[in-house]
Amino acid sequence: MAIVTDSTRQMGRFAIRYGDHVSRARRDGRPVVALESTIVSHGLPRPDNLRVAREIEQTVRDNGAVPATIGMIGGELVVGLEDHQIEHLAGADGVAKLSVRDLAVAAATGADGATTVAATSAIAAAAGIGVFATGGLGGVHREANSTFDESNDLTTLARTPIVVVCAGVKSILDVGATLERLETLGVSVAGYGTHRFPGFFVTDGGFDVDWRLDSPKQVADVIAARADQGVGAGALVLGNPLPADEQLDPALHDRTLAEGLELLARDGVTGKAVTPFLLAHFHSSTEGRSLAVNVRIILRNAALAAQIAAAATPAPA
Ligand code: PSU
Ligand code: MN
Repeated sequence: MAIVTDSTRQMGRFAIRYGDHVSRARRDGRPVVALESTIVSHGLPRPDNLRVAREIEQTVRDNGAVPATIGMIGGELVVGLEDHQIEHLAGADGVAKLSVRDLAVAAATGADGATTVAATSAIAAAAGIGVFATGGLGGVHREANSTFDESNDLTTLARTPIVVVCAGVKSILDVGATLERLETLGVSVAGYGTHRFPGFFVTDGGFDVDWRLDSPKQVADVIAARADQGVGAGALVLGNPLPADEQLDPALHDRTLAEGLELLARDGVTGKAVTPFLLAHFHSSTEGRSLAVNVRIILRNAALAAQIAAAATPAPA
């Protein structure tokens, strides 16, 4: 009987494939930041999505780390997509939105797919990457008490040791309920330079958080403490708010959201289509203003994540 060990599993034909830049960084012990592809394929409109995907990677490099954008090409799970692969996921029709439960099925069927926060976190942690930058997390949807629509992002983060740098949870969600679920699930939450939980498009999400961290070094110390203590395996959600003068005007935000929720109900949109539908509504009905804000959010998070990864990586001897 063959004994399947972790290392033999890693060499199977469906194993994670690493882009050359990420392989080199891993070999040389350089800091790496994981990036998701769902924001590229499903969260941002074409053609801006490809430009933004490249800007995110460049921002990570400019801040001292190597970007590892994660996604699936023809059934192959790739950590560190090459530029032409990102271009494919940004432009192709029929790119699947992959959460953790979809990964093996998508591989076996040879799919092209973009990974959500949940899938990207799980893959990054499996690849030994400790820091991940995104825009806003998924969470508990409004009306979740009847639809049960809660993002797999939350339950996955509960068992995935990674730092997720984000601007809170998307403001289209029930932010208070999401914070309660993060508490129940044992996910660490801190504000970066603030005790307020950010509200994605808007600076303030309306709730306090218990912990505030003030520097990349302090976040790196959280990673070290978690490893040293060996207690608890969940993620740290680090809420990095937009400065108030860069946020989407809160009145415009609230109006746009109310309209979006009405359209959602009118069109009967449910399930994994909800988030892309609402984001697309924001981007079209604010004439690009929410898009510009969304891009700023992601680039700021990419910069901070790179600084954290650099602070968490021991200097070469
Ligand atoms: N944040 C953004 N844009 C996005 C998303 C997050 O700024 O498109 C994506 C993330 O990939 C997240 C997903 O994991 O939306 C959540 O989708 P759902 O609510 O269906 O779980
Ligand atoms: Mn959902």
